Amino acid sequence: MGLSDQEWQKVIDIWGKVEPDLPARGQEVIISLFQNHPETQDKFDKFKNLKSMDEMRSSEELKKHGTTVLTALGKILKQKGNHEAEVTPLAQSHANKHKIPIKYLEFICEIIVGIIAEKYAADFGPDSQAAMRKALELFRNDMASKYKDFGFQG
Ligand code: ZNH
Repeated sequence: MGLSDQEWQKVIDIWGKVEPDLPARGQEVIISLFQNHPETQDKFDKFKNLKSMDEMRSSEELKKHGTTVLTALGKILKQKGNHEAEVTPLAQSHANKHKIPIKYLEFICEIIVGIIAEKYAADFGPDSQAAMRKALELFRNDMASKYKDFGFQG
């Protein structure tokens, strides 16, 4: 299920477009995750009290978290699959501490693809989209297999 060199290149290229806008895109990703899958918001002690769209939009903490998530994801993607060193600690915290089901990772990955498609349509054609989906699937599979190692059913 690996990606070809060309596929990785597409992933790296589109991420290069996203990177200058990480805080804005990160904020959109987290808000969209909470709006489309409200159960995900309950996993965050620090965000579960944000009710309205206005409250979400004006939360600097939420924006900061979005940036943290996309920065971590970017680092992983740039490893082109050799991401064991990055994925292991992330899987550990998300399994043992935050208790985030793999299903929720599917939700967020789908939202990330959707937001990139919306904001960078000209640079994110079908081939790039397919490559990004593959890279995110690889990420999730490796998270899932680490979850198992840590005894979290996910
Ligand atoms: Zn997460 C946190 C990343 C998804 C939930 N995260 C976090 C961090 C990072 C991340 C880097 C910091 C550090 C640690 O580990 O802790 N995430 C991430 C990524 C992803 C994610 C990359 C994918 C893509 N998460 C997620 C989801 C969820 C979550 C889906 C749910 C639903 N996280 C979380 C939490 C936390 C985190 C809860 C903690 C926060 C605080 O600060 O409190």
